[in-house]
Amino acid sequence: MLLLVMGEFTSSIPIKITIIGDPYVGKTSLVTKKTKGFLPEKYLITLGVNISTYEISSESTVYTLQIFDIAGQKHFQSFRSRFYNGSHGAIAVFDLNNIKSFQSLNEWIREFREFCGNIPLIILGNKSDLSYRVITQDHLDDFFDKSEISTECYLETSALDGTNVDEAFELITERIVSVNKVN
Ligand SMILES: Nc1nc2c(ncn2[C@@H]2O[C@H](COP(=O)(O)OP(=O)(O)OP(=O)(O)O)[C@@H](O)[C@H]2O)c(=O)[nH]1
Ligand SMILES: [Mg+2]
Repeated sequence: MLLLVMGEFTSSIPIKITIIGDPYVGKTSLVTKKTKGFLPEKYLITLGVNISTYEISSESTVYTLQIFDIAGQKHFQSFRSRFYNGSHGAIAVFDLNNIKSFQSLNEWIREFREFCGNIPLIILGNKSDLSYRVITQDHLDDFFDKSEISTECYLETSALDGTNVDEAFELITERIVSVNKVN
């Protein structure tokens, strides 16, 4: 179990997490909900990248999560790759109510893996609070049957009501820590 701590430690291990996915799926909202506890009042397109940090502790070790929230717009593609560099893991987000954002997942994962290789990656189906969901269990079964990513690396989240937001950041951190055995 990982706990958020408020600056009582003097040294920590940096972990870089990159968030990818189509525009408007809620990448910035998930990070803002996690780091500030609320949702931005209105949609503000991310230009390039937003970088946030917060500390998380696992047993006696403190990690500083550096979250690189990448712009989803296609025309930012040319310079996105430079932000991938040095990532320890990634969060790929789609909108459960938007089929196109789900269909884009493989392309996002391919692009990310091209620069960062086979490092930990989790998938979030966001906006679970909305009632007009279009991604069914069949879509998910089909995706994970064909993917190298395990269903244990999938969560459904809502940046609006906070469902699974803490769990998502804990999951990717635990995966990164266990792969790197940094503690
Ligand atoms: N209902 C609902 N709305 C959400 C949720 N997450 C984000 N939104 C809304 O979706 C819109 C887009 O959210 P952003 O977080 O800015 O999306 P983004 O993925 O960062 O978009 P880009 O920066 O353009 O790549 C905003 O109007 C948010 O308020 C959610 O879980 N539920
Ligand atoms: Mg954004």
